[in-house]
Amino acid sequence: MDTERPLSANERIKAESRLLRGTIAEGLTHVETGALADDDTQLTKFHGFYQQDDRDLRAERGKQRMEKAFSFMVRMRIPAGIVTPSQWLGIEKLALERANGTIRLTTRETVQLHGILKGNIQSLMQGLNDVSLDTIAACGDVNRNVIASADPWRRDLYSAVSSLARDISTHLLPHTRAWHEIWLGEEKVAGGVEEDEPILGRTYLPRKFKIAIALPPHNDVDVFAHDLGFIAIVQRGKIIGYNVSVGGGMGMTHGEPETYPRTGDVIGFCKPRDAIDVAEKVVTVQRDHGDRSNRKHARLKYTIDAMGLDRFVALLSDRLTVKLEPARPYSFTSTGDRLGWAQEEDGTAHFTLFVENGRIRGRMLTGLHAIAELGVGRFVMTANQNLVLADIPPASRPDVEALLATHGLDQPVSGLRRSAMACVALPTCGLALAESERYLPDLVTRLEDELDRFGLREDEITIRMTGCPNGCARPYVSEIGLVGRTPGIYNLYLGGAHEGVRLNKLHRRDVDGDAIVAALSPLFASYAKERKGDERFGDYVIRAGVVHETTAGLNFHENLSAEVGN
Ligand code: SRM
Ligand code: SF4
Repeated sequence: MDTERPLSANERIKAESRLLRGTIAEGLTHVETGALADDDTQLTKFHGFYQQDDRDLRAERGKQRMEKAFSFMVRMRIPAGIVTPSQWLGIEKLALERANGTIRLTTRETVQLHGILKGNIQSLMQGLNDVSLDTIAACGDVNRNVIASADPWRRDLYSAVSSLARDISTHLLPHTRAWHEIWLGEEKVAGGVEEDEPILGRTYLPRKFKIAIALPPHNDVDVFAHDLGFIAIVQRGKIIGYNVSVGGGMGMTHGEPETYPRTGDVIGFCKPRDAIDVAEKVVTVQRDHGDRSNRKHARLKYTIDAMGLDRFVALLSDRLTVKLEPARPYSFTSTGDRLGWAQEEDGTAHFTLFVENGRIRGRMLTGLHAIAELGVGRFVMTANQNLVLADIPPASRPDVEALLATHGLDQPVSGLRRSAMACVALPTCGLALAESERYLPDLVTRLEDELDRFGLREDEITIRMTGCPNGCARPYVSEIGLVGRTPGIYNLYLGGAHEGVRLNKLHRRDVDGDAIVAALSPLFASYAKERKGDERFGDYVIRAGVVHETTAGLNFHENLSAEVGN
């Protein structure tokens, strides 16, 4: 890209890090502080963890001139979100003994543990390794956890997309042994071959990179929100290949229109055997052409918009081993999970458990402990922050049903609540401007009362909240999006597609809970009266002229003043 502009500070940190080692190991020995050195806090992301501080305590500790209440959040790399029951028990043990006693399922099919003190990180990493899990490249300027549609009841297809997720994840992993050396004490091989990063490069990628694999008609992974998406094309019960989508991303900054969410563009089709090559080559184009000066302009979506989609596709084609074919037809129907039981012909069953905002604690934690102790099936994390207890053999289903009932995990929830997602936000997220996970459940309760009045309780309207505009719960592709501005205040977005193929648009700026309910209630009323057939709420608000359709990212902020109510 532009070679005149200085590289961002992170590029220097990466270049000087000796392939991600920095001074992390030394920092762990400094017991006088709960924090790590500033540069190392950038490098730890590549090792899967973030330094944070308890924001509920920040002001008080500041007054008392105490160090912030530092702790760490650890994110695992779990391609396609699949773990065994014994791995689940391992995660739970570490959550209870080394973290804050909760397990947090994320919007990208993995687990985060919060509240880990510096002195506990190493034993936590070793505990994960003991159950064959790791945190390598879960965060940082690399390819992150690769996610795939959580659809275990379409067994062969599911097995194909989840294996592809695992294979891509492995193929794109950093080659450095830094993680193994620092956390597991692996010896450096003296005089061995010099380490290199053949795919990612010695300064890694300009920014984070995300891959999702969808299995239509479900778009539970929100494939168009990711840098790179694969959409499985199924013919006669087999995946014959994948449509490839590029340039999705959600993050933006309030008041900076040059930052925007963008849905991915479908650029062609590849055979299953070529998918890994496509992933590698998209990554290398971004590696070589992404913006390394301005991190706010460094995601693939901006690389593509800066050079134009045609040029991007031409650059990619030059690198591909096999050229892309024209995209094949496909269609999506929803982004949600199918909650409850589903049974295969041979009696094998799957139960999708609703986990409100992905936070597992209390009765849910003990219930899942008891289910994991049965030692059957697999635990599959979904991109909607839910959990599928997959592949339960017929003989074990009554035991699982009994445990779900005993722990109150089989209770029905409204259509709105099961279609709701909130990011973590306060108190752990350092970027949060407002509450999210701790607030959305109450707001949904108020909205449920309104929906009840118009007979819409079972309607699955997607609603997503984030505590800042970074978009961690993908609020810009939901039918109702709420994005934090300042404590108690949100921007309200409307008109995303139920099946996640269209961005929503700003409808009300700076509204509190009362104003959100006041804005939505009349729309629910008119939707109940005027909708045509199965018309979705997100489509209705566009047809009714409440907001205009937004298809691309570049025009996301256009004409806002004309449209936004007071
Ligand atoms: Fe995110 C940063 C949590 C999915 C866009 N995200 C963060 C950090 C690490 C805050 C930070 O940098 O200090 C948050 C940690 C909070 C905490 O206390 O745990 C955080 N993001 C999350 C999770 C846990 C939200 C959740 O409730 O599940 C999700 C973890 C996913 C995972 O397992 O890997 C999570 N983040 C996403 C998504 C959704 C997705 O990828 O499908 C997005 C939007 C898609 C995208 O990347 O464009 C997302 N997170 C961001 C951004 C904005 C990136 C950008 O391009 O502008 C940031 C800030 C940054 O990178 O500078 C961010
Ligand atoms: Fe934090 Fe913002 Fe992401 Fe929410 S959207 S977890 S507040 S960075």
